[in-house]
Amino acid sequence: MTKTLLCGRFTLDLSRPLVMGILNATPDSFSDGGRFNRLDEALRRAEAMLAEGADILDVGGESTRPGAPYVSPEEELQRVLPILEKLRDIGAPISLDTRRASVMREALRLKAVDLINDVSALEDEGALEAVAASRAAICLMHKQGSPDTMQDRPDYQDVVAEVGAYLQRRVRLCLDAGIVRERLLADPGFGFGKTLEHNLALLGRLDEVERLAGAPQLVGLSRKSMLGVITGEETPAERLGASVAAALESARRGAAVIRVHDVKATRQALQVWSALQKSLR
Ligand code: HH2
Repeated sequence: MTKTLLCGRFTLDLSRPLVMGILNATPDSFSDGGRFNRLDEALRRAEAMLAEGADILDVGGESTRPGAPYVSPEEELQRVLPILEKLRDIGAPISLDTRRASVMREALRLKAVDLINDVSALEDEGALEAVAASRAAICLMHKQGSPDTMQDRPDYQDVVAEVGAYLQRRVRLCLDAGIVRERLLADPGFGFGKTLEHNLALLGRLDEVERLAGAPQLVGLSRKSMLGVITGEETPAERLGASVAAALESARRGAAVIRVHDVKATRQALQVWSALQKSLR
């Protein structure tokens, strides 16, 4: 399997797991109102995450949490474009978390986005073409149902086989559209239409998902509600230990990119794990 990711302006080495730091551009994620304050704060957070060891920054303007309010494409663009412009020359790969073709097109035009992170795996009309026409990498994520109803009653015969087969079909579609395999990441989509048992099966058999998908895996487990179910911790920000444990387990099972809120703690855990791996070789 490929060991590098062609990621817009960057070529990333996948021989060790990369840390993707989450930068939410939703209004409630920054402290106060003024546009310039918000932009400065986004830049400060981005710089802080890079200093803590983030390899990629993931900017998102729409929450996909179950029950999250609707955000129009115009509003999503208003949230993310100024931040992307501000981050353009920060010297690290910038990912844009969006499922809308129109948002992808506008953002890619800025030449500030190196990776499109799509929880809908390019299902929006025109999304495949938008990415194919660019040099950006693409993360194809699996979900069952839509964010507002997906946790109602997730149902699979064999979750690993079904998620793997879906990702394989989406990877094939990209290859057929001329997007080379070195630009592709796949993601089982933890918590997106999955029960705790489904999530655990996918994490435990991540290597199998990767084999079926035919692309390196990006995983997002940070602070997710499945960790709350396991630990009984209701406050997402209090799930640091659980998130780090999940990140380490993902690394052990071959994850290429780990999407997290807490960069410093995750990076430290991965450094210890990598040192041990090296010493065992
Ligand atoms: N999870 C969320 C958003 N984007 N992208 C990928 N590739 N994989 C994921 O698991 C994933 C994702 C969850 O989003 P949200 O609930 O809005 O919260 P946050 O962005 O703070 O993680």
